[in-house]
Amino acid sequence: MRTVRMLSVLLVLVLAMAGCGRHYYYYYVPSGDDGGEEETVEPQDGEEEEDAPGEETGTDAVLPEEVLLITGPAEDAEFMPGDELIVEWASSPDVATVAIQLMRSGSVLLETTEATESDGEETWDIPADINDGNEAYNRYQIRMTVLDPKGYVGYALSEYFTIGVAEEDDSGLSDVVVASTSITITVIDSGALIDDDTVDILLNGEAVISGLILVGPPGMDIPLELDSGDNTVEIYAVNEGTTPPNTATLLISDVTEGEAEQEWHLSAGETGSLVVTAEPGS
Ligand SMILES: [Ca+2]
Repeated sequence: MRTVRMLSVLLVLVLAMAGCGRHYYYYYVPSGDDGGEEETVEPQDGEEEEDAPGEETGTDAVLPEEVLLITGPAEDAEFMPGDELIVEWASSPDVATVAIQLMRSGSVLLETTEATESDGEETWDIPADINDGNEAYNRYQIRMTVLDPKGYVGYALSEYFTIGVAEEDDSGLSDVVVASTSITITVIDSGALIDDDTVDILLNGEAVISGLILVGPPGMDIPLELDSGDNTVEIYAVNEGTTPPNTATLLISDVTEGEAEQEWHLSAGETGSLVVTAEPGS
């Protein structure tokens, strides 16, 4: 019996030791995984992955910030089609000439046709139709490539920024530039059918005239005192008269750019708008 008991004790000890061993073993498994994570912090892998989606121009290395750094547009800056886009950068004196591209989703949308001297700033007008069929994706980047490298070959990318989607204005109204801050607009109901179309006219969000029943030629003159720079003129259609839609001719004085004679077509409850930019002395 004693032998059997001793064997039992021995067996328990062996099992316990095996258990300890197994526990020890499992403890080291996560330790081994930690070692595997080193892969994700290898800097060279990360850089190569950033290069891959870029446009192939033959200069496929990301330049260090001290060589070329795009400082504008700022991260998450918001633009609209037609806005000015100011590209700003800082570069090493050895970087004389760069090419600039506007990128969306890895594709080039706009680029400088000539090399740009490295003066640190370039202004672009964002085309009105930039979103053409791609409204869903509005994250953009500027990419600059060193063209005449003196020891540096590569490119830099800006932070991401957005270009929003312009609301479609099919009112018939369009933006103008005028040479004075004191202008006159004239509204004239269609000579063929004067049917009591009624509108409110607003300047920079404030009513200039409300419930105006449009009259036939020569129409009604409305003086407007503009701010210097951009002003928004809105026409709100109160009704459509007896014959849809609400339509009339708009004459604008002192126009230097754009259409001095326009015609709007609005449904009842709809607002048409135009930007009137006052540039006195222009
Ligand atoms: Ca009408």
